[in-house]
Amino acid sequence: MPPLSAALSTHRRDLLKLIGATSVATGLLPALPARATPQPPAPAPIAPGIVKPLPPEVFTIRGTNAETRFEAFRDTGHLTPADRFFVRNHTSTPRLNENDWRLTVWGGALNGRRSVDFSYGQLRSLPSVTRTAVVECAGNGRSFFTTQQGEAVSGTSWTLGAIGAARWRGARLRDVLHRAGISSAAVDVMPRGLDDDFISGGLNLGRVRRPLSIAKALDDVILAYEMNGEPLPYDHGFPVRVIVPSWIGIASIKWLGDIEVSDRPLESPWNTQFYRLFGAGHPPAGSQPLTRQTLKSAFEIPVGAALEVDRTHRLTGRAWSAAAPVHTVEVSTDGGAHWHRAHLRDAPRRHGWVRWSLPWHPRRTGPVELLARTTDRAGNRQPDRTPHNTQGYLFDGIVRHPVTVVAPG
Ligand SMILES: Nc1nc2c(c(=O)[nH]1)N[C@H]1C(S)=C(S)[C@@H](COP(=O)(O)O)O[C@H]1N2
Ligand SMILES: [Mo]
Repeated sequence: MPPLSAALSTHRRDLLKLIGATSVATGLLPALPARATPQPPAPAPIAPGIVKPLPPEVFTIRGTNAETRFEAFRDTGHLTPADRFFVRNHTSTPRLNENDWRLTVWGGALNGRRSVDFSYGQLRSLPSVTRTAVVECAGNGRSFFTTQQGEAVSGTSWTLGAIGAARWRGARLRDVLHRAGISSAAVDVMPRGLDDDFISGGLNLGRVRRPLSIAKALDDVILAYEMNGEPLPYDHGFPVRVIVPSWIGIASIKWLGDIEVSDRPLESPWNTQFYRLFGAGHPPAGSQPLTRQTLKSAFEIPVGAALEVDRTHRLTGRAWSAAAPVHTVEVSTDGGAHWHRAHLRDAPRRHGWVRWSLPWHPRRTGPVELLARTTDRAGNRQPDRTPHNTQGYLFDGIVRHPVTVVAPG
């Protein structure tokens, strides 16, 4: 991780590059024929508050967030490089300094002491674990409630790219809690981020935080300081973030600052008013707070791609399930009448995704909706539609992926 000043000057260099590009284009103007309307260079997309570059061929900007285009995974391996990893920010990325950083563990379920601090160095000197896990937003796929099911939902209109897989290295939350003196009375812990307070509908909801049961906290949660062998990038939680394998993305708090350890159940807006299922068919106060993600599959082909007729195309994509390793992926090129088993290119494992492929030799021109569906080893299979919830969480339905088969050009 570059020191703050270096990062700032990188940012300045990027700005200069933009300015440079503009003046080069301006310099060309006199040479253009008089009739041509000068086209200014397309501005680089900007999501307020995201530090890393967001090239338009990789990301779709959605408010303060950036979704990875699924076709941008095609030439990546099993792991998602940090520069292609989606960003979900409630506010904006803080540029923290690891030397000033402290993790404070506090609350009513610590033996004797009121709070215990860990420096970055102390956290890094604890035994480390490394594990591959996807981080997937609870709202990934949300837009399909509307486009496929005709239902209104609130929240960011993600397609399927609010997910990425990385190799995370860090300390076990369990070890940190034990070192802090957690008592047997603990029932919940609540990690909280150091990013700005989140304002929603004019109300200040405070800093992003969400409780976690003690059972999960002591199981497989890690406090990660590395992503794919490098220090965490600013946008993904530098210097330390929580990684909660198999749970919805909001559990994996970035820019971790403190953890409350409580002998009573904890609440925050992120487990009461958000991240429950609301609406018809759900209790008035919503379902239980969401924990585990669902299962999905996706094509690594641009939506609306033109594929030549009478040629063999290699359809590729990815599939994943939070409940169990992927068992099968099936693809239909005729609207669901026939399904073909795709070849799995990775050994299916929990918390990861698998790359899959299937050859396809279309013999007729025209529009086609490709379908993919996955089944996991626990027997879960993607349904034709997902029961509605007003905030559009946990979409798991089969997604129709339109392409066009065209005559040879
Ligand atoms: N402090 C903090 N942590 C956070 C968030 C946030 O806005 N602030 N967003 C959460 C949500 S909703 C998701 S889906 C994941 C996204 O992680 P990423 O941006 O590294 O992809 O981070 C989670 N952790
Ligand atoms: Mo999320």
